[in-house]
Amino acid sequence: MAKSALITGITGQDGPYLAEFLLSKGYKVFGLVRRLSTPNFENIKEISDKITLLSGDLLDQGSLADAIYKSEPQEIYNLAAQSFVRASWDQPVLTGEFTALGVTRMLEAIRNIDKKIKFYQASSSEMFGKVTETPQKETTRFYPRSPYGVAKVYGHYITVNYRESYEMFACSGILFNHESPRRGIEFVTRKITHAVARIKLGKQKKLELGDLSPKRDWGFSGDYVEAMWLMLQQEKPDDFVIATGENHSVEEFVKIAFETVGISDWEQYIQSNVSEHMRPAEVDYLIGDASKAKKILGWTPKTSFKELVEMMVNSDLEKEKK
Ligand code: NDP
Ligand code: GDR
Repeated sequence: MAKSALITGITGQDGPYLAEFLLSKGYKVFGLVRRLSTPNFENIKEISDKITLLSGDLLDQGSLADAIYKSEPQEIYNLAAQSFVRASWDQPVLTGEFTALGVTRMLEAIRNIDKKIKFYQASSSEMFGKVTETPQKETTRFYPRSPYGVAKVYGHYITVNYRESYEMFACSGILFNHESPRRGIEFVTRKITHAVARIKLGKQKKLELGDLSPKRDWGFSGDYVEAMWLMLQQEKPDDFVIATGENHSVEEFVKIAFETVGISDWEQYIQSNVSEHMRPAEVDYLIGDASKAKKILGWTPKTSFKELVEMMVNSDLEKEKK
């Protein structure tokens, strides 16, 4: 019989890539969606007839249990979160409710209904924050620098704790930044590629950004969802860093994005250090060591940094031409 998987955060960036991947493996895919006044189904429009949507919210314990009863999953991927770091200073309590306690609610629902369900938690390189070691690996000490990062540390450790307390198959993937044409418009990569496409087409004159110096280890979301699945196919549950092992500054991302559309004098279009895009505490330098994932899962990234930037710019150019 086909396996079932329940994905929270199906309408975000990673949810649709994971759903497509699981469908290609023959899974029956269920996605949890919360009620919004205007539904946000843009990222799942191509797979809407292949998946089943269930109504629920990480804030509502009963709705999580209902979703599990209805989907009868062998695997649950908890991708839902308030995931925008900048917003976590404006809404720190709500971020904690979604991104931290939401994980416990889901783990409790699994514990009460069927402890054999395998669980994937979307942990983050933001947990390393002000880094204490370079490159960062599974054993690197956490030093989060935002309410979001703090909430993710909670989500990470409650996953480890349920694994150790109840012998649940609960894994935590510590994923470094990963992007795609489906990335939300407020994250810096998509903000840049969207603006570059519009500037190229004469629809926009300036791009306002915050700090251009932070460095991130940027990969492609489509590559990273495979690692999530691989973690749940192992004999033993464990935690894995997923990263490319290469990092680049925001400025380098801007430069390559403009070069993709043939603009070399990119500085004239950029206004940097704009206060509303600066953060009370910054994460300056992230670079991951994914050698454990390579050794145990056999996972390696397939898309280069330049290919990623070009993919995103070209997608935004197509969208903006329409
Ligand atoms: P997105 O922000 O694109 O997607 C978040 C999803 O969570 C959306 O589908 C959103 O639904 C849903 N959601 C938010 N709040 C709730 C709630 N209360 N109840 C139910 N659903 C909710 O994130 P990504 O796809 O980029 O990331 C997936 C996960 O991985 C997140 O947990 C993120 O923190 C984590 N992560 C991401 C990384 C990255 O670089 N992308 C790196 C490391 C970790 P709606 O459409 O209704 O808003
Ligand atoms: P990040 O992603 O905080 O790493 O979290 P984001 O794209 O928001 O920022 C990356 C870096 O760019 C700098 N920056 C700006 N960022 C935004 N959004 N807008 C700007 O105008 C801007 N200017 C400069 C930021 O200061 C930062 O240093 C992402 C999210 O997906 C998290 O959910 C995930 O856990 C981590 O990646 C890993």
